[in-house]
Amino acid sequence: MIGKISDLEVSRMIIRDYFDLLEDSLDSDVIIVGGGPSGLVAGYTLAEQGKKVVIMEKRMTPGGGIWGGGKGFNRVILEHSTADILKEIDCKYQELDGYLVVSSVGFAASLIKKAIDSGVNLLNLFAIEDIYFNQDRAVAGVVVNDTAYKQINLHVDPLTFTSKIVMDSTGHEAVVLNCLAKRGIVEIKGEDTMNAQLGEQGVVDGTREVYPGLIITGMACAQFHGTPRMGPIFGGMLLSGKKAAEIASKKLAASSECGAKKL
Ligand code: 48F
Repeated sequence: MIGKISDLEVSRMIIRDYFDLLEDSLDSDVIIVGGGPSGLVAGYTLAEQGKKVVIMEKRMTPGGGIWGGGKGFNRVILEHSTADILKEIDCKYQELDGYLVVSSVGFAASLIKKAIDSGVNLLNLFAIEDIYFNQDRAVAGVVVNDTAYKQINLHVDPLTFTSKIVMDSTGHEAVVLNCLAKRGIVEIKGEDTMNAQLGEQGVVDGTREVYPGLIITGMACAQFHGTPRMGPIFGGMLLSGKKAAEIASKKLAASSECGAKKL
């Protein structure tokens, strides 16, 4: 006998546990929009430091552009300098001619598991449709809706989630940046043509706070700064996530020092 199961209890437990997570996610240190490689790395790094992190991902599966590998061949390449991060997330890799080769499926799964195990609140099927500004006109949260409602074009009003910092980790779509750009608040240059060497460096160098409260990471940086795109090479995304976490961490420390002085 496998054990006694009540269908009603199954529903009750799912609703109870999920709504606890949802309520806990309403106000956090950092909201990361987009659960691709850069967002997942930034998320688990901050969560391991004890920060309250919420990752919102519009698709059912986090992992962003990792899964498909190169042209559907399920392998991706990373620079040798990111071996420590692969070890940190417990992802198997092979060293070939100075590069690291991983299964895209294993890589995505390892990043997602690491984020969840580190205490990130991971909310999938959450589509960000706008930005919340505080009284100082700084980014202080996001406006979210249900992915399915958006897909079938139902007019359902969204909900607002607040945080001290928001990260745009939505890759080529650069959704948060576009919310600001369409109002003339920031300007997006648009990513340049393919070049892996320049593109990878451009993403890492371009990871920064580009507007009060908004840090950009991953391919959103290429969109913002106009640096080149690249193919299935992922080291830059991981290093960008690490750099974004460091910027966020310093900003959170500075704001809590400031709050302590005021008391
Ligand atoms: O695209 P994505 O993987 O972003 P990334 O971390 O990495 C880029 C690489 O995958 C690849 C590349 C490098 O070789 O060129 O493209 O910069 O992940 C972005 C995630 O954001 C989600 C999207 O579904 C994806 O999983 N996303 C996009 N729009 C929204 C969103 C939205 N409105 N709300 C929530 N999530």
